[in-house]
Amino acid sequence: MVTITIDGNVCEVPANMTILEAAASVGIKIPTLCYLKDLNEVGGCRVCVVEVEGAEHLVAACNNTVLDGMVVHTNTPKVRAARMTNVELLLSQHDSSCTSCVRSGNCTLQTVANDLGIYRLPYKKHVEHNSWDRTFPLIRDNEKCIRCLRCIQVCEKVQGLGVWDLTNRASHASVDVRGRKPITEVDCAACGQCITHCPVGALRERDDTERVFDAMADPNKVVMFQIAPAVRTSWGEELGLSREEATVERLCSLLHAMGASYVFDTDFSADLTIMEEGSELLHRIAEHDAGGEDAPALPLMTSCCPGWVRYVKARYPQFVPQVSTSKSPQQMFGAMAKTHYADVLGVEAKDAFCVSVMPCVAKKTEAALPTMVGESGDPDVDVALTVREVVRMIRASHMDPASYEDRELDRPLGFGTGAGVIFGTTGGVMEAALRSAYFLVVGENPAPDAFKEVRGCDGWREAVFDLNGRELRVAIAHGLANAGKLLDALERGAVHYDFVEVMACPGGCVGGGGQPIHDGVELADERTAVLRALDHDAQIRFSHENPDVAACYRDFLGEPLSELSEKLLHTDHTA
Ligand code: HC1
Ligand code: SF4
Repeated sequence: MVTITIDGNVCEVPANMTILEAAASVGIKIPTLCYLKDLNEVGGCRVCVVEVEGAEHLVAACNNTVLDGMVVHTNTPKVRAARMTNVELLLSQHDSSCTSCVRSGNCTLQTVANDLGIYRLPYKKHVEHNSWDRTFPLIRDNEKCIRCLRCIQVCEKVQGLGVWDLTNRASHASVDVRGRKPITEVDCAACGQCITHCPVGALRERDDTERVFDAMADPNKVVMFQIAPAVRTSWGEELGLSREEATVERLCSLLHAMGASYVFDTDFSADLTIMEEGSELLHRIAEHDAGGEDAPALPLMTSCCPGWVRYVKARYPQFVPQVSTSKSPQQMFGAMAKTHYADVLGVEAKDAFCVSVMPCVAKKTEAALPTMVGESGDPDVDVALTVREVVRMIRASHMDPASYEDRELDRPLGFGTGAGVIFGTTGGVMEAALRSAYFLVVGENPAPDAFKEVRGCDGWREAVFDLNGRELRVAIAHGLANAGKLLDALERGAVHYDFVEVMACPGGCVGGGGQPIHDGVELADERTAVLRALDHDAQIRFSHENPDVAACYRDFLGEPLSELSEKLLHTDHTA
């Protein structure tokens, strides 16, 4: 411990603390802009500068540690003047058209500038523009970029991708795709983590909201929404709703009022995914264990995260044959909605317009895959929206969410089990699959929490279970850098698994790149707790007990991995 004085407060703090953390520990807020704990502590923006007695210059609080006897002043005229100048210089290279910016009201630059009292811009403006393929689901507007480097860091350190790089020098320095290539020519997973870690409006998703408004206004369209598991944890965050108020049923009510014909639940098709993927796993294990020349390799790897699927296809193509052929719940929903359920609901498939509400940017790429189409060639999912886009649609519709009552989701694609709901958090797909695989092998249900060892937040974790005398080795990874380490270890033969779950985003979809943004605050754990509680309290906690899924097999598909199931619910990742 060391003793320091901050703004006259004498305090004892751990010797390895930064000045920023030490100040926060005694309730003194130092403004920051480029800083992100553990990810970006470079002191680049100089907004967090403070005066340290005896030091020649102002020092950045975010990356300088405290020393015994240090005397710090966080709010002197010299400090304020320096912060203002630094922000004014940033604004001289920033397109400050806040009124038409997607991050207006949720922008750290806007807040910092306003808090500092910057009401005029003394420096001449020079704003750099970039060219961009605006059909890609992730958009970069360099006139908004403040070169904080956060996107570079999260992409490199958390996702192990390195899509972004600093280009040019001095006042022309900017961030661009590495090697200045088009974004479509690098291995961008489209996970959207750079968006949720951007403090300003330089990165965002392609906005598809108008397409959905248009479909809802078209009398010939039957607009069917599906709501992803992790959306129910987060959609109310930017709308001032408490977690208790922001139920999936209230979102259902809002979407109906907005013009949806039906509002269904991706949890239903998550249960369907478990039936297919669980059966695929057991088949694969049986064939593998039987041996022989054509015996398939293990582990089987999950396929529901399109960020992960893009990653493995681009970086580790040798493992693609081990990725489950089961489509993701989003895509299974679309395929079923436009076939069997269109019939059940009396809707012509060509009139059905499927919209998914996802915590994800990569789902836009998945929905647009040429393999994810019906017999007519129409996409199974017409539009995949992020949570942020849906929030914008609610605001654009001038709705007050607090004044809407809960409304049950529509049937028959509107009911999911506790197993379906935990898909939205890391380890959830694995746990749901193990619950049903156990039933399929043993003939009776395990305790619902029998596989809770797979829960947790370690980036790469493993567990071993006994499945009727056969040892089942499983692993879970989240964050693509962790996935890369796992695949490297598999490649070296250092580890051996039967089943692997990978989600691209840290925490799984609860930490998805399409979730609401709270700059510098990670809410994945809090959102996971919501999903865990929903599972814990669910009347049915096994995918194989979902009555609507059972009816779907009885009335239409036959059984998991039937010819029809293979045709509609599986895909070829090598295509
Ligand atoms: Fe996900 Fe999934 S859990 S991938 O994170 O398997 O997006 O929530 O919808 O498809 O169910 C996302 C979430 C989501 C799919 C499911
Ligand atoms: Fe999308 Fe979820 Fe995968 Fe992130 S973890 S890319 S939110 S599917």
